[in-house]
Amino acid sequence: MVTVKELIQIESNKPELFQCGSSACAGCASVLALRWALKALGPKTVVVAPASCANVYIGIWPKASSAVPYVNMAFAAGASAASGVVAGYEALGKKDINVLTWAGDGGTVDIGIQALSGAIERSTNFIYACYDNEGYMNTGTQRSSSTMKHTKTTTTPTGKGMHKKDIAQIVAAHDIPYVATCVATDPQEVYTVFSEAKEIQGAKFIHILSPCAPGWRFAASRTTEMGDLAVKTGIFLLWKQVDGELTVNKRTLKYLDKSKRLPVEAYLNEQGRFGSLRKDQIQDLQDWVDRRCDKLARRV
Ligand SMILES: Cc1ncc(C[n+]2csc(CCOP(=O)(O)OP(=O)(O)O)c2C)c(N)n1
Ligand code: SF4
Repeated sequence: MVTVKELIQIESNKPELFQCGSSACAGCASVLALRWALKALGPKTVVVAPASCANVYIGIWPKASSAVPYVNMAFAAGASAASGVVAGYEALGKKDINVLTWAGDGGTVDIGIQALSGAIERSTNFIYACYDNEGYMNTGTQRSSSTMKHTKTTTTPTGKGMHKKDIAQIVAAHDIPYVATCVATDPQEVYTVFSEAKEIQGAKFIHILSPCAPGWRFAASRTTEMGDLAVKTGIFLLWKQVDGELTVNKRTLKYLDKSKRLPVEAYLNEQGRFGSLRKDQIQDLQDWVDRRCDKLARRV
């Protein structure tokens, strides 16, 4: 893991590839993560962004925030378009270009999952990053299959009825060389996982929990706190699988012990999307977290 001291040096020494002027909402964690991902990957990077907030917050040429080529793509085609970019560079004999798909959870876990599964099965040499804000935020907060159970969205006004898909485990089951999870609000983790992925040949997948102030309904100044609480409650688990070997991040390892982790209310009570939950619904989410933590604990 890159240290805070190193991160401060990287901040000033490495080129700024996500520049000011972005049209993201205040407190957007997704742009924070993209900025650090690009710091790690460097200028020889091409980004493919399927329909999402990422098409909007990048801005409009010639004033767009990205200092690297950035392809806005159809919703379902984040991974297939990246496959084409990779094949194009391979045909040209260019081996030092990083191809990054930067997709929301809707573009990954719902409509993009077929293209993703196909691209990683073909061992496409690219990084697929899913910034997971747990909903279709660009179009006004509709539920996705990555939305947590009991969340209120515009399409689930009384709360979603089922748990979120575990996309990182679904991808890990494809047995690709690198799968990692991180929270967008932690630059140390984001920078570290993208730096690691960059060095690996083949398909890499990074699942990034990305707090979204308007969609989750918390004050924009509290974005980092939300990412932190997701880890401390065990709602989001940090781990990586490199060449089939599972490692759990030190922070998550601590919170796999139930006596150390915070109850889910510490996270739920801070967000309007979980407003007016009944006791049994909170217990349902606590049971879900406990089950997932126990399962991970058994594997390590
Ligand atoms: C086939 C298709 N259906 C619907 C849309 C409209 N659309 C654009 S972005 C979007 C939501 C994307 O959600 P997600 O991938 O989670 O990214 P986020 O907006 O949260 O960043 C939708 C439904 C579209 N562009 N194409
Ligand atoms: S809606 Fe959410 S993810 Fe989209 S730009 Fe705003 S804060 Fe970021």
